[in-house]
Amino acid sequence: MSEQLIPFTTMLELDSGRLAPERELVERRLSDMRDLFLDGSAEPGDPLIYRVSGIPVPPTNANILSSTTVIEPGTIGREYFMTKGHFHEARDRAEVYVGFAGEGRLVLATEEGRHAVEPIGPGTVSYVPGGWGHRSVNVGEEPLVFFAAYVGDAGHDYTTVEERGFPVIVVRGDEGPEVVPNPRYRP
Ligand code: S6P
Ligand code: ZN
Repeated sequence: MSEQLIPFTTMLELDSGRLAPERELVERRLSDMRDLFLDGSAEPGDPLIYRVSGIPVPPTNANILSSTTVIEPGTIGREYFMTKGHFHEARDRAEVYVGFAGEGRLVLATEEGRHAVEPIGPGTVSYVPGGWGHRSVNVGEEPLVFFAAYVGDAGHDYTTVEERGFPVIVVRGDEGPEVVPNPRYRP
């Protein structure tokens, strides 16, 4: 048997997504993901887009990794602030998303070009099956806060999304968020 862990508890502030204790924090600014937004290079500033607080455990298929993500409200051009998005390196590894605060969309796609868009908000529990790349988008005026739990050896493939994009993007329309085809998607 591999290393035996000791039980532990983390406090999660539902509105802010803050963890106590904070164990592993990653910040993503526009400069970390400029090319993922259609108008990323036209935006002069470098706003904070999102933060991910992880609860690290050994990344094996016997463990469950988990993290809380907080996406700030805002847009780059008409496109809402979003995560980079990824497929799991081990394609069949699944994940569960639990929404806590704010209003968002979970954009999912397969490598064959199918896509789906699910809501994220207080009380949503979304299942991300193996093989579906995923990206979260904040379409509200407040921070979007959600928790994710996934098989420990899933790994993250960001390259496929950087090279091909998702089939759809989420933009601010006259009457609210709109899901539109991604003009840069490469099937
Ligand atoms: C991990 C899970 C989330 C994301 C986080 C940031 O499998 O899906 O914890 O890592 O929401 O998104 P991204 O695309 O930058 O990893
Ligand atoms: Zn994931």
